[in-house]
Amino acid sequence: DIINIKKRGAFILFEGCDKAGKSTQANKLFEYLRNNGHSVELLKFPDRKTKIGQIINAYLANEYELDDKAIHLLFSVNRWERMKAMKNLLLSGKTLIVDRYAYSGVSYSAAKGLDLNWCCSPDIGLLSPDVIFFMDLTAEEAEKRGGFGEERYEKKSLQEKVRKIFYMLKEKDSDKDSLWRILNANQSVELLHKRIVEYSLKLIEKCSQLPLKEDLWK
Ligand code: FDM
Ligand code: MG
Repeated sequence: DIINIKKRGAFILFEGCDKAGKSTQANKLFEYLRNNGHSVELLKFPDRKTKIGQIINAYLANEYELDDKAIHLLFSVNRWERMKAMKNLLLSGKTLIVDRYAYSGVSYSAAKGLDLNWCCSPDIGLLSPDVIFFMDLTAEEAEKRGGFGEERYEKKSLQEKVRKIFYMLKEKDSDKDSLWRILNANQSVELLHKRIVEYSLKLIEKCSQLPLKEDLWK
């Protein structure tokens, strides 16, 4: 008899500071996988299209003020409101490429001075990524890339703190073998893309056999 075991998709996450090239690499990986017969979808957080996402967008555009803790929780809600759909997509065999997630959520809020553990708590139990491609760039290098934009948080002093907290979150995951892949973002787009593709293809194969984990920071 043929036993039909459905293969799940992989949850591939891109994280990093502003200007590091996350969106560029996420898009390129998406195109590559789609053009090579993979079932794949591209997602981005914050998802500015939902009702909560619209509030987040107004906050980031400096059109709307919110308490630091309140906006932190809204970023988390903006992930929770997508969880069921993401879970179903992964279980149906779709690989998800995600541009920012809870690691950005904690890093930016803690960089403003909020307690790190408090920041982690609303995201506990989210789907866990299978890999985190951390696009690493110093704030100096980021600034050379045409400078930061107009949005809230796009300032060198804050970005330096954000980067440090990303590394603290990596420490928290030190028991999780090869979850974090630190990539020097100061390399050619094509070279980075090649590395990311190679790793992702192996990962997609490996993950298809493993159960989905809803255990972020548990
Ligand atoms: N950001 C992003 C947060 O502060 N918390 C979060 O949970 C997420 C997902 O929002 F400055 C910040 C990071 C960045 C801003 O992100 C918008 P994009 O990737 O530049 O759209
Ligand atoms: Mg930005």
